[in-house]
Amino acid sequence: MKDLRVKLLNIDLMTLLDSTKITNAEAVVLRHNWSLSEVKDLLEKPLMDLVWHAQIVHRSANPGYKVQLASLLSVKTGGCEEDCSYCSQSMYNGSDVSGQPNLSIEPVLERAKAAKEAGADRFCMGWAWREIREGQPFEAMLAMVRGVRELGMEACVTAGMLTENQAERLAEAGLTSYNHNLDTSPENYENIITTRTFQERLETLERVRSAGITLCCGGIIGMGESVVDRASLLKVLSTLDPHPESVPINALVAVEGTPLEDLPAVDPLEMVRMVATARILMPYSRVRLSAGREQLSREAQILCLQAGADSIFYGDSLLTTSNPDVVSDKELLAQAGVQANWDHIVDS
Ligand code: SAM
Ligand code: DTB
Ligand code: SF4
Repeated sequence: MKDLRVKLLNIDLMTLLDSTKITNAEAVVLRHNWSLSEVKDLLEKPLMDLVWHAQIVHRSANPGYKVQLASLLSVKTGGCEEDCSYCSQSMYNGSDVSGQPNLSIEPVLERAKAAKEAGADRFCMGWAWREIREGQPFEAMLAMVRGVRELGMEACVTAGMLTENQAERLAEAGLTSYNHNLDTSPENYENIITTRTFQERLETLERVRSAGITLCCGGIIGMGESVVDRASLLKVLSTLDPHPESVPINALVAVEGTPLEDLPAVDPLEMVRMVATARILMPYSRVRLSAGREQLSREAQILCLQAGADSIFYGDSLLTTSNPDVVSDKELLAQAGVQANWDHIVDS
């Protein structure tokens, strides 16, 4: 079905493509066997050619230029047993994330409702856990998932590792998507996190997939990695079969108290390159322009939308750090001439 759609769309694009260096065959290709050098070559293409290539893919695979608005809420904040060096919530780091109690079902669903009324159609809930805890906290998570789905929104959870049985119960509760990022390349992984392995991340993703839940899986740039690391991360993501339905591209938010607190802000054009390359590699995935938008100018964000980002986190805060406010995001989308993905909203 998708292959047929690709063919038809490419026929529509023939005339356009004739006037570029990009051939029809190169435009929208659904592959799971990208090599490291192919991915690196894409990342390092002249920017104009890269964005043009990504645009062709984006406009043909995801017509309409709709941008999904996803709101985030931290349900359980801080005290996490993992040592992720970027994260304010790790117990190994000295960031101050105190003062946020664990949230119960009702306030979470109130926040989801408010997010829907503000225009979001996906609600993502986070637990700062190494792995999902059984008992009351998990029962509450299931109730939150059911409640978000009853609002007619997509529900996403990020809560660390999980068992097969937990994945199945989340699927039964109606969970749309589970977020579990690879964060960085396999080669750079130990420089960023030592309390779990890259392989464990992949195994969790496999359990989520087997339960029939879609995957939200991406990474972070700006943590001192090389361009080869970025290519290697994207290669692993794009060789997952099927591709993750959602691919968040985060720029490091250098939080005080973390080992990465002094790292300089990432060059915005590097975000454009990551987004564009992710779009080309994973034509049908939602590529999310995620953390770090406060460090990006309006123009840089619009360039990211042009390069194929079709989702943003929407709402004044991410998990523990701030995000552009709703009014400025509405203006941004209007100025870019793109529409929020209102169609996904189903009245309950
Ligand atoms: N415990 C969950 C897990 O293991 O996946 C964690 C949720 S975590 C906070 C979700 C993702 O947010 C991380 O995997 C990372 O990619 C991203 N993230 C966390 N802190 C960040 C920061 N300071 N800057 C950019 N991205 C960050
Ligand atoms: C993702 O890749 N980024 C979001 C979401 N998935 C869960 C989280 C970003 C967190 C940024 C730092 C913070 O607010 O603590
Ligand atoms: Fe824990 Fe997730 Fe933060 Fe790592 S990213 S310290 S696993 S909350």
